[in-house]
Amino acid sequence: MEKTFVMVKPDGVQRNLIGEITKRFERKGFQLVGAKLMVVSNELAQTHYAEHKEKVFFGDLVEFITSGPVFAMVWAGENVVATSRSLIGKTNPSEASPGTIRGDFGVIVDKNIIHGSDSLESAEREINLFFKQDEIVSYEKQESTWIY
Ligand code: 3AN
Repeated sequence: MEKTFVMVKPDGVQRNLIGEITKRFERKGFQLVGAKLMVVSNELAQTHYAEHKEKVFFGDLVEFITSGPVFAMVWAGENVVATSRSLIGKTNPSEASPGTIRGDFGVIVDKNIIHGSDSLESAEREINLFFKQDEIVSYEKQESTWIY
């Protein structure tokens, strides 16, 4: 099953958006298979954002992502990488459509609430950066008499 890495950034955690964001992914039909509240170390931030090393905003980006807790998640489902990007919306919240997470809750590009992997390769890389193998679960929906 395809998996992607999604992270509520420090601004999303500060604004109490963890529940709202998780709800949107659940409601869409994806399955949560890993999650943790954590503070990103400087080293992890530099590795995660390595592709932006030469950008003028790199220093600020690392400072921001390490500034407070983030909520890191792994979501599973068909086409979950691309579909998550649609749920999240464009990088700059001022261009993100209403109905997307950044379109509904974001204002400025350097505090855009949420991260989602942009390709299958990034997803695999980022999941392995943030999660150990035994922190990701695999489970089926149970046949039961207690879900109505
Ligand atoms: P996305 O998160 O939509 O994949 P990227 O990978 O281009 O976007 O950018 C990574 C992060 O860098 C963004 N989430 C945003 O927080 C930050 N960022 C991107 N462009 C800018 C910018 N022009 N100024 C400040 N921060 C930026």
